Amino acid sequence: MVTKRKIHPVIVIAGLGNAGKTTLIHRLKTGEFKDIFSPTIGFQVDIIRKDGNRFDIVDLGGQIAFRNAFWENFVTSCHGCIFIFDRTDKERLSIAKEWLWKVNEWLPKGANFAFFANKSDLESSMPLEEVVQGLELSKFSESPSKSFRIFETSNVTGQNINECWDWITNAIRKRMGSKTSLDIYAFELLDERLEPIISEILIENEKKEFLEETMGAFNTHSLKMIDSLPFINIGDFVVHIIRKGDYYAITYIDKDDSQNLARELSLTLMFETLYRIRRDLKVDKDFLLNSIETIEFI
Ligand SMILES: Nc1nc2c(ncn2[C@@H]2O[C@H](COP(=O)(O)OP(=O)(O)OP(=O)(O)O)[C@@H](O)[C@H]2O)c(=O)[nH]1
Ligand SMILES: [Mg+2]
Repeated sequence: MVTKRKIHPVIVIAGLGNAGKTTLIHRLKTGEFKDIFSPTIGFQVDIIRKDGNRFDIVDLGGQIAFRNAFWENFVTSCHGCIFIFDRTDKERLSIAKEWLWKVNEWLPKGANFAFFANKSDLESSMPLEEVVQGLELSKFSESPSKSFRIFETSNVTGQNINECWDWITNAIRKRMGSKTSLDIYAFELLDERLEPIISEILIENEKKEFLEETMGAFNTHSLKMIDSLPFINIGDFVVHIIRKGDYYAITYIDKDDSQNLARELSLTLMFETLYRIRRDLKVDKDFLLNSIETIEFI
């Protein structure tokens, strides 16, 4: 029996097909290079732990169909993103540029963004200046609020791989505080008519009854206040309401937990749920309730 739902920060790996995304994940996990022969179909989720903290890594398929189908969903709810560019790939420079800037636009405010000029071990690599110019990367220095960094990398030699990983994970941890996971006690997802799509209590103790009474109490009036009120204290809980498009996500967490972390991770949970709903459109709600409890990013 699951009693609480733990969620963790998400790092998304984006980049055109064949750039070296899956190879990077293998290298991060094992410290070794392995030639990968098959493109990623759809996406792949993995877990990488560092200093006792867990990061969920999403390896996005780089082919056009996958870019169109779900890149936006993952990027808009992540905490950090690594965009990998194959620096021998002169031909697709302009396509890479188009998608790099889409990703930048979708990234949540404050998310850390690393750019890999990858395959630096190959002689046919373009000089870095050509990559910077071709992808208009200097625009980032004009908006210093973005947390953006360029790395010249190679999955073969390991050049800058650990440096980048340290940079992005430390930056996320610093932003979120020392604690990077959160226990969710209850979660509701409402549609535009405020009808619950999912309403789920994840604890089994004396507080359950209190939650049952409280949940479902959000009406149009309280939902309209969300822009001015980042969270609401109710009893022993803090309630976060987040609106994205037509949906509202309502999460109940412990009042002692970090509120910044709560907002970021509630958004992740919301997208994760929405993603599953879209994917499993034909599946009934009971299945969804089970899946939200039991599917961990593995
Ligand atoms: N020389 C060199 N080859 C690399 C490097 N990184 C990846 N490769 C090779 O590039 C090819 C594609 O790597 P993948 O990791 O499968 O590429 P991907 O970005 O996951 O591609 P999709 O799954 O199609 O989106 C493989 O043959 C890798 O061995 C690198 O740094 N240097
Ligand atoms: Mg891949």
